[in-house]
Amino acid sequence: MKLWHSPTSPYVRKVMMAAIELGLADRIESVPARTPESKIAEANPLDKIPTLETDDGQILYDSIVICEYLDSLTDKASLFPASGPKRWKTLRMHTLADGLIDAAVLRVHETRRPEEQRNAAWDERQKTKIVRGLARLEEEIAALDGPVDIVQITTACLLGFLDRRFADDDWRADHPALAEWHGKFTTRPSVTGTQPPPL
Ligand SMILES: N[C@@H](CCC(=O)N[C@@H](CS)C(=O)NCC(=O)O)C(=O)O
Repeated sequence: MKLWHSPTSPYVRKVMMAAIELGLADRIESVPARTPESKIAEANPLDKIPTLETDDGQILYDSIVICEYLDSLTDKASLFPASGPKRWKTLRMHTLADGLIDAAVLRVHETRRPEEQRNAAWDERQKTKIVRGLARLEEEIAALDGPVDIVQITTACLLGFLDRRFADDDWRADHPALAEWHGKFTTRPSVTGTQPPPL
């Protein structure tokens, strides 16, 4: 399988963490997405990473679809409950953690604009989502217990991204349960093996 990637994308990290947890990492060839010869936009009109080309030539995106696909390839314990209320809770919490990554990425993009083009109200809106969302993850911390699943992987990607880009906001201060969970989860090889390069 071929994965268009960048080592700094939290969504690519989610896919690679899932691949490691599922024992599939050595079946994935990572190719840089942002080179003239990458042809990612021909494969995925959205021109976004992660994009996966499967061994039988299918193109898959986005990260959640790729993770479900990888999950379908192994007999290992699934990252996605198959059915019932647990499945819907897992997918909803995945979307929460993933949406918080979206908000954090939008905030990073805002900082890249020239000062006079930045929109403080828009940035505040994203920041408020992160504040509300982290509070919800703290409330629902019990959902992060148990065998590794897509919610735990995505939450670890989110918190790693906040540490990398917004360390001064110190999310740990108001979220002790989340901080404790993260401290334990980050010892996993899927986390240590997917650290982005230093800024
Ligand atoms: N919902 C998508 C988000 C992917 C995404 O936004 N990737 C960013 C990199 S971190 C990207 O490729 N952005 C390029 C663009 O938006 O044109 C996923 O989960 O895969």
